[in-house]
Amino acid sequence: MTGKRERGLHELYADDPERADALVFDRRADASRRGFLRGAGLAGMGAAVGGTIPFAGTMPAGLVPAAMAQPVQQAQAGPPAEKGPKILKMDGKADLVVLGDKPVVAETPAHLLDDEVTPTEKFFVRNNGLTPDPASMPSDPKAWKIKIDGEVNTPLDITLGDLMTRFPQVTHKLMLECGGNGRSFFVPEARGNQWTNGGAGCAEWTGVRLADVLKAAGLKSTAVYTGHYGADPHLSGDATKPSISRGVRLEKAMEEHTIIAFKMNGKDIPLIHGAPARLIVPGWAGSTSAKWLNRIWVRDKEHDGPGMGGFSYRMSKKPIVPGSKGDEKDTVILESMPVRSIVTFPAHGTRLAGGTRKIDLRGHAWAGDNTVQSVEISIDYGATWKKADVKAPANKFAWQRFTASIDLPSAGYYEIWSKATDSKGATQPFQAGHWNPQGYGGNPVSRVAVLVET
Ligand SMILES: Nc1nc2c(c(=O)[nH]1)N[C@H]1C(S)=C(S)[C@@H](COP(=O)(O)O)O[C@H]1N2
Ligand SMILES: [Mo]
Repeated sequence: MTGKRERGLHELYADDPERADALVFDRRADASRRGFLRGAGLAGMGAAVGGTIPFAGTMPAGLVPAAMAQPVQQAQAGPPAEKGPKILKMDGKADLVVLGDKPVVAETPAHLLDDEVTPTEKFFVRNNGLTPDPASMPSDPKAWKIKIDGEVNTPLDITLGDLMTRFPQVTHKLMLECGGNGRSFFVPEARGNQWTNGGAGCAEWTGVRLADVLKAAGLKSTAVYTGHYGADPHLSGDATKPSISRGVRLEKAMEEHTIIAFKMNGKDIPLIHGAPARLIVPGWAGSTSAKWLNRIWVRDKEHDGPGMGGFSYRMSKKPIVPGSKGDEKDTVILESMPVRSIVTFPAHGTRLAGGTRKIDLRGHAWAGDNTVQSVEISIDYGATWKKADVKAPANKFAWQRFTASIDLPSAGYYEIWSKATDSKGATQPFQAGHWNPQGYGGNPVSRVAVLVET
């Protein structure tokens, strides 16, 4: 032994998971990496996670326990020695976890996504540029103007007031999810904001159907795509540059749940979420749901605004070597978001009173354009699964509630894993697959660590 103190397992897992793993698991037993937890390793890992591990026998080698791999996203919780996440300080917003300051990006911890309809204060925030200065906006929101031009017979330059009276209003619970949600699960790390599962929410939105507005403008036969513009200034302050401008195939624009919204949860949309009007393109990458909407340019080809090129919002068509550069030519635009489930109760990092032998858990699951067919829960690292009860969505493009009652055999450290399968049969993988440079489509089974005290 040298004089150097062996670092704690916790730290070691953060810095050097390979080595930590070698200490914990016996690799000699099986060269294919499926080692078994060995006595000393088991004790070490138990100490690091805070208790014995009842299902250690089925814990796969190489698995970094969720207690170490995933930050506890509670403002006041977690071991005191650990530094907590950075919490958003913004009027009208709950304790969201800050992923970036400029532009402001903040995600909702899974346990704050427990409401059936996500309250506005708990809704995640994703800016690409600056929030527009309220002084630059009309004092009467009804005077806000939206232009519809491009491949239409009659370009419109319509005020929000006219939009509200001219077209029927609809209200739906709609999923909005950042295209990069789940990015933090990629190994090696992919470029961009390191979302866990909290770049998503299901609020109730009121607005008019984009289809009705496009029909009123009269689509030309050449119309195939939309290009969306908002009033938010580019980070550089250059007024000629949009911060982002994405679009969708005409088919999605004409879908009856794609709306120009002006109310969020029954109230005027707050500034940070795109006041006074924004698009909601439910189930597709959130970047298509332009905030502070002031123009829709109907295109005769795929839109080419900022955010439509390079590797932005693109998945790779062919497998690429994780961590490599990839080739833009082998990518396709990310449209519908993949199937995902989150456990919203109990919270990750919860300590349960000694004697607890049962948990009635809850969560939400969703699947882009598809519905969720089933959700399964495992507390033994995927060795066995139990079907959760899954409710139908409140309407198309709303998330779905699942509940399950699970029995715990004894005190100790548990991980609750949830895995959803969509109506097309696609399921959440164990590890984020289809690695791509900007990390889209990361939807591995979700994991929540709990500790039952002795
Ligand atoms: N004008 C404008 N619209 C925008 C953005 C933006 O930066 N500017 N961000 C997009 C992205 S990437 C996402 S995920 C959603 C986030 O919406 P929210 O901040 O209301 O949660 O808005 C989208 N609409
Ligand atoms: Mo996003």
